[in-house]
Amino acid sequence: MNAHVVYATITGNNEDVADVIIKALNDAGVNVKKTEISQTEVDEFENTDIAIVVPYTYDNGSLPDEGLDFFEDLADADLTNVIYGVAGSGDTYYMSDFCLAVPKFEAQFAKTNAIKGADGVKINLRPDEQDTVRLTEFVTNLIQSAQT
Ligand code: FMN
Repeated sequence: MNAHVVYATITGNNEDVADVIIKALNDAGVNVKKTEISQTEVDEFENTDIAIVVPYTYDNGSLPDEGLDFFEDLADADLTNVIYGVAGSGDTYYMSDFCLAVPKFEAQFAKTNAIKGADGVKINLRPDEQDTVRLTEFVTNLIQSAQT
């Protein structure tokens, strides 16, 4: 089984989230490709079993600037038979805008024929031990969905 984890980060928190996810995938025997969002073409997702996006959220719930092309292209992709999941770090200080990039990416994936394999995960700043547990469960659900 293969997975592709695409992350966006400014200060490193979302790369940390991506790395927790990648460790859980590797521990389960999944081969993982990790790329930064501005260096990634959406059609790379067509060759994977599990597609994961890990975006940060900025100004008033905005998507990462450097990921806007990727976000727009995602809506036009045909990801039939691909399982997807989105997890991201934001800051609860921003209250109603907390981690809004997560549901935004989920809505974009929903246009691609891909199948949602796990509920989105929202993380406050750097992932702590509890977040690692939640992210490991996220990965378990994605793998189970990919096996059925
Ligand atoms: N987090 C949110 O959840 N929602 C926001 O609207 C939001 N706006 C931000 C605006 C600014 C100017 C800054 C500096 C941070 C904002 N954040 C917001 C917090 C970041 O998303 C959070 O620090 C995140 O962990 C950064 O991820 P990174 O370390 O991967 O860059």
